[in-house]
Amino acid sequence: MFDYITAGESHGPEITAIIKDLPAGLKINIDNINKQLKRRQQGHGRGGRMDIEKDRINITSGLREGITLGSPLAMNIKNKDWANWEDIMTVTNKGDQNKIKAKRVAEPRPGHADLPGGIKFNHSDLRNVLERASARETAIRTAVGSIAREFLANFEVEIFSHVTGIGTVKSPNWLAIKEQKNITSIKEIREYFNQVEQSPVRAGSKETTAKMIELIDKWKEAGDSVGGICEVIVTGLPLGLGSHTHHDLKLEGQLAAELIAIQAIKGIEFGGGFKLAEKPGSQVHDEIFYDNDKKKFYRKSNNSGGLEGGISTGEELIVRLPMKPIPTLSQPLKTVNLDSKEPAEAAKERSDNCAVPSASIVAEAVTAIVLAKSFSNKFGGDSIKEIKNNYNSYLKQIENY
Ligand code: EPS
Repeated sequence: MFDYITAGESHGPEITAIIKDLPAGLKINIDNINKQLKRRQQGHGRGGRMDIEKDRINITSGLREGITLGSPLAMNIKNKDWANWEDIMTVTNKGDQNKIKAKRVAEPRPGHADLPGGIKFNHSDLRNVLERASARETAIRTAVGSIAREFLANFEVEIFSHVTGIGTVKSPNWLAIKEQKNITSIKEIREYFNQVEQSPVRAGSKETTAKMIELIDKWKEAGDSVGGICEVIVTGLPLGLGSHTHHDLKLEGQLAAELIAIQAIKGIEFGGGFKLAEKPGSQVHDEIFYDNDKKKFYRKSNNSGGLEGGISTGEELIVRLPMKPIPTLSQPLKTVNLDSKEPAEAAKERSDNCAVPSASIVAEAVTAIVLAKSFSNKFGGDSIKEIKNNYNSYLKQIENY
């Protein structure tokens, strides 16, 4: 369930996805998908491309009157920039050779897929690599994630994100914010993240927002790019997604594999993160308590980030991701020309100088996909009704544990 594939080049006609095996009877609100696409396009530090594109989803199969049929769901986003690239990126052999030559990329950018991709696939024009490696592809992954979110909403699972670092400007992570602000209810969580939505860098406070913007602008002026850290928080997950029984069923591993596969993401932390490696076990592991009234096990801390032994604990899922700076620099780094093998300056393409706020939206989407997949594997069924029945019966079963 929720297996999908994407296709499309950054300056091709469209980017496409097909989702296999969606349950039937799932209501899809197209406005919600477009809302997510819009969120991904925003953020301080984005380049000129975002002024051209107005990403809108176009669903072509698998849906009837807004409800899934259980058949493959195909969808696409048209690239508005295609109008400027038709002669260069055409799928026919009728391209404009002069324009194609002018846009040929022969000076690989350090840090991009250009050189390894070019050598591996035997391309003499590195555009054949960068067009697909481009983070433009994350637009359609965000759309797939929106469908996963619609599915998860049936089970009251909510996904949030914020940015906790841009370059050297850091702000507290979710565990610290919760403690500082004494956030306990879902209402307070939503309030905090509503505030994040107002920040052009998706930061939690006005002061941090101002400092982050200043840093992005400073590096932009210097022709440079800057990375950062984003954090995804999921509420409402049941205990029991994933499994300790096999390496490939562990939810940590599934999340890590998919989240690191987002362009420019170079690591992952859960809950207390890498800092936990500095502390003794007694300060790390989340002690277990039992609420007699609610007949429920609970924790007072969440250093595990909602995962133990590859299984969701029922606490909030907390994932943190570092994003490296984008490799396209207007003050280019040293490289080598593919033809002459002489030193050269790396290719300059129009680009963003910071895309961390956008990456946090993509990370929400990818988290939603992994969780929807895990959910439907555990509570599986051909229709949303069947999955709900299975889910409710499981909740009853664990209530009586
Ligand atoms: C992106 C579209 C791209 C880039 C960016 C993400 O458009 P263009 O290449 O036309 O500027 O802005 O991609 C990269 C940073 C990259 O290295 O490829 C988007 O839609 O998010």
